[in-house]
Amino acid sequence: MSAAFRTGYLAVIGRPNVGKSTLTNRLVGAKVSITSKKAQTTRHRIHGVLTTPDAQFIFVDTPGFQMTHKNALNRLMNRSVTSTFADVDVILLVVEAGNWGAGEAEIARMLPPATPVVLAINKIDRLADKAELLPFIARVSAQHEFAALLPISAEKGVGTQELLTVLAPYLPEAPPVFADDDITDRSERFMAAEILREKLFRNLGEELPYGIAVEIEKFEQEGALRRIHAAVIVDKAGHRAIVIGKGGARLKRMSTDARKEMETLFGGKVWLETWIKVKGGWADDERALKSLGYD
Ligand SMILES: Nc1nc2c(ncn2[C@@H]2O[C@H](COP(=O)(O)OP(=O)(O)OP(=O)(O)O)[C@@H](O)[C@H]2O)c(=O)[nH]1
Ligand SMILES: [Mg+2]
Repeated sequence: MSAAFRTGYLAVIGRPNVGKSTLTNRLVGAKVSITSKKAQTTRHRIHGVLTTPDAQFIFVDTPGFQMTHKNALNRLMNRSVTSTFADVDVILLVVEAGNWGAGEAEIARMLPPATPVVLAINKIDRLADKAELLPFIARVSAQHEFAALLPISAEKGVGTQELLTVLAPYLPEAPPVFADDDITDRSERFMAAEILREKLFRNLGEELPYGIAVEIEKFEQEGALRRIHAAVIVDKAGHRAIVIGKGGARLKRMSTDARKEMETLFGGKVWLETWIKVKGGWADDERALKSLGYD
């Protein structure tokens, strides 16, 4: 290994739904963080690791910064964003092209003065006219002293290699923290819960109850087979029927999708059993949040 190997932490921050997790996955080159059209998909800080011959990038994907509903879950999620600032070498602020609003302004006010901030202007594939980018770049440049601004499309992989090139010099010279084939700091048990939660977020559409979570009650490995018991937590008894669907069809479909994705990620067969558990008010109960793994 050359003496100039770089290793550093990069926080990926921004409003809900701007594409932080899609970008983290794209930069890592593997799916380490779940994504959906719904705001507030990410609830935990997740490390996604990319190791190249010259550097190790440790991306810290964070929950979208939440301005409105201030329940205990949101407070915890916001705290997990701001507490990340102290531990990173560079901040990657993600915004949507053409969209710098009150949320972005509030985030900009909280940015630590001593940490370099790179602005990723995402979803440029959605712009009808690329000429709209220039005035937007001019406008956002005035909002903070960004180290760099880069238009990208996380979904299409446009500008993301350039982004790595821009970010690399901000990593300090240091040996790697993770093995070079590690992609995340999270356990298979955690990933299993997240994969099932993603299927819930993606399949329940407008009916998605905000107070939904997944708890892995049992995770056992027998040779190459993993036996997983997962509880879907809802905070109202009435939500049980929404999740199960007619004749159980919906829960079955979501479980099958989740099982297949787990099998791909873990590289072995998965036996997945899911059931619904009603736990009233968990999203506003600090103790219940702890038992669900919120940090
Ligand atoms: N068109 C387009 N859509 C994108 C792009 N990047 C992300 N998306 C979509 O935006 C939605 C939100 O993406 P996520 O990656 O889950 O966003 P997030 O910022 O992590 O969201 P939270 O975790 O809820 O804060 C998903 O439907 C993505 O497919 C992009 O470059 N172009
Ligand atoms: Mg996310």
